[in-house]
Amino acid sequence: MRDRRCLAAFLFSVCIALLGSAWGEENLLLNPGFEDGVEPWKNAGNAAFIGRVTWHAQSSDWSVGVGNDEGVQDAYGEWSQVVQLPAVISDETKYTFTVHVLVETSYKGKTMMKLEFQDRDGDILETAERSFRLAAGQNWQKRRLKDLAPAGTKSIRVICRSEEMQPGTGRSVIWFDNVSLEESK
Ligand SMILES: [Ca+2]
Repeated sequence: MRDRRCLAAFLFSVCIALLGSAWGEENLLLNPGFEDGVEPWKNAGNAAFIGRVTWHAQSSDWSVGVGNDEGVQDAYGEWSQVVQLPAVISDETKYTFTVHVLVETSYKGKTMMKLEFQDRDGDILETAERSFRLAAGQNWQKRRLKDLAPAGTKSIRVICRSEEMQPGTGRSVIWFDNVSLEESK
């Protein structure tokens, strides 16, 4: 019976994967769950901790985080990745940016999702952003940002960022895992 249930669950997940690819909802990010090192992600910031660890992960073993125990006031940290599109966009196109976050109990900061739409020279045409004041919790939370890339876009930078971070008292990290950027149909 248990085997049958496992098989049914497996077939269901295969169907979902096939349906997803049939609809063209393909994740354009590489290494979206941080399992293969940090490349091609880049990080930046002055927060006390910006790193990749196995302490917490939504999927598999790894996630990345930004924390500020014993850090400065109003610190920030971010993880970002640039996606090169196959060609310059001729009409504005909708994209969906999704990130999963886990917030520790003494995290104090503003969480931001940001998209930068860049032309073929890497100059920013437009940006889109959403910010959140997230409550700490035991569970991963999913957040989304949808926006239109303007005509002329050749690359998109996705940014998972924490800012206005105050020093923490031992559990100040916000963790990011399973990030995606998909063209919306
Ligand atoms: Ca992961």
